[in-house]
Amino acid sequence: MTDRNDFRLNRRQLLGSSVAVAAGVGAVAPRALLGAGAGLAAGGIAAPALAQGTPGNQEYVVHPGELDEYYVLLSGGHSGEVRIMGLPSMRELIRVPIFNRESATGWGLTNESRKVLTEGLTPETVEFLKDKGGVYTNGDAHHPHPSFTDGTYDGRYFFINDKANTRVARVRLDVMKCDKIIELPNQHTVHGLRVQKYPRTGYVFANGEDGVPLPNDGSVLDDPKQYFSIFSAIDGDTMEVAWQIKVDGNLDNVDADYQGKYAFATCYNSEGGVTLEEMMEKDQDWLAVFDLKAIEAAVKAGEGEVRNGVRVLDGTGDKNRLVRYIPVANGPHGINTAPDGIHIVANGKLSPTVTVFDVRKFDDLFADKIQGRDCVVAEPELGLGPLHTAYDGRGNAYTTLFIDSQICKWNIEDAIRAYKGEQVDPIRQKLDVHYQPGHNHTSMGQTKEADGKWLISLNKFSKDRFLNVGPLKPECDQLIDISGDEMKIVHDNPTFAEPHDATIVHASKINPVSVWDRNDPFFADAVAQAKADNIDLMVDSEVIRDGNKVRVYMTSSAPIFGLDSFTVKQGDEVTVYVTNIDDVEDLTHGFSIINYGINMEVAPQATASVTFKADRPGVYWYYCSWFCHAMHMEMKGRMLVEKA
Ligand code: CUK
Ligand code: CUA
Repeated sequence: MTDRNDFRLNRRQLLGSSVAVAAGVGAVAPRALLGAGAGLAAGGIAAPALAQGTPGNQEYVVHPGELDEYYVLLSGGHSGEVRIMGLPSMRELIRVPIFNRESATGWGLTNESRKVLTEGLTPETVEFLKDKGGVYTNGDAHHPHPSFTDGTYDGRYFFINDKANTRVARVRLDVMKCDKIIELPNQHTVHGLRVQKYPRTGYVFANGEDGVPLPNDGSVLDDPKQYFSIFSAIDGDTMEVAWQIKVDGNLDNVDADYQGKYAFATCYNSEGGVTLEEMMEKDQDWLAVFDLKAIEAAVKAGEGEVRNGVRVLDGTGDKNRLVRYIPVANGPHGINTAPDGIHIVANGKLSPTVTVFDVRKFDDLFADKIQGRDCVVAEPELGLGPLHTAYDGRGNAYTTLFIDSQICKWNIEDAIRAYKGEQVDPIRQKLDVHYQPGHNHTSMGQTKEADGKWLISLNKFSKDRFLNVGPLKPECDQLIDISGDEMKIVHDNPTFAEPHDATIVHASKINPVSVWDRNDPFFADAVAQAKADNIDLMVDSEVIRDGNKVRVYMTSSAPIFGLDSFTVKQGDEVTVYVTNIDDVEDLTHGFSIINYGINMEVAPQATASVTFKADRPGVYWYYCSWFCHAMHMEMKGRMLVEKA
């Protein structure tokens, strides 16, 4: 048996118990176990009702007019957006449309947003979307992770994946707008996403989850040997794919170390199966460890092949120089690096255990001085359905137990001692949450500056926690005070589909602006076009005809548009450029044309533009849609479309 296939190599009763459970799972129970979760969820469990607002150790009420201490970047799942919340108040501050279309801001409609949504698509997708409006209108946003410098957030960007359409987006934290989206070629879905923490981001790591035949041209269905999952590293500065690597199994979640040497991903379906039965055959899967320096050297040496413009390396097989596969129990899910910079935790999901690795041992693993399981330093049994782990910076870990509907607080050092055979229980507390938690997050807990004050549990089900709103219920985020010895739930918060993941960032790390810079690249195309038309966007309001293309430039300043009317001909391709010349904080205008399906936001000092075919003749009022002035209702004008 090769190293990566021998799960029982070195030790021990703890391991034994996880194997037993995992094996049980393999024999009959994956459906039963998963079914149990679903059953609980569907049937409704009689969990003890916790009083809302149980007093914690710290003040969590943010009084009117007071500001929160943290930002929460909260993914929106299959709504495709990100919500920015304040913590501890859990107030939603703003929404950042990314993979979705959004009515208020015109995301997906304006030329500026359509550029972001289209310029990074592969030629095949551009062709596919040609008759479908040119942009995807859905996305599944899972993992929002901010850029790092030296192990903590640097306030430049956050990155997020689209599981539905295999994309990765970058959002600027200065203006809270998405400025780049790329589609990953050769890959089929991107699930796990995290970024390089040291020396800086650097790489954005994106896990290909499902394998597909390479090339995926419709000639292969049932030959698993031709299926590959791909691990991608994107250059976060250029938003180009730096390299890809073919792996064995399906990649789930990913994280990186604090040394800048390794990334690692949980990996299920080590069987390489394409049906549930095939995927559940074995009682073990892997943690896949990527040696970044070795990969960079291989890229430099021109190894592998170039596919669709990206160098693709081969990371499959035993004793691969670039990727090592360490056995863990079947179906691991989350992978989380501790703020101590040493320990990483793979969460068992189908096994009641989590597996703790010491990253310092990976050098010896790649040098073949030790075997994969020698990197394991603890494997505590926590409860049913461990999915994700967060940290408080005081040596404790907090693991969500999906099936048990609990957060398990445990101590890393005690877990290591127990693994060595000492009689010590690493579990400190189990707290009921409501219900079925996925991710959880601690304040600054994914950085070296974990401060151990707050934990949020992102629960997949709310059931009875809120007023009934019909068959579709909100989810439930719970705020938990972890500053004392005991975890205490202090607040429940409903959320709409489907926050997976979040990052809690201290407010001092993010410094958004209040007005746009006129030189901002976000609307540079509009500025360039105006320049070519001899228009000063801050002053001129004018109509330029260019064959059957018409460019309408207008300023907006509360409460008037620069043009109270303009005329085009039926059939013209019209582009309207609106520039907000108000240099005033919080003075956003909007531009909506009635019965033309058009609305967009124009924030202070921004230019926004929209292009449409003027195919309906008549008079159409346009109006300002963002309340800006006592005479906001009067901020309007008419477009005449002359009958052809
Ligand atoms: S995944 Cu959803 S609960 Cu996409 Cu991070 Cu674990
Ligand atoms: Cu301008 Cu309302």
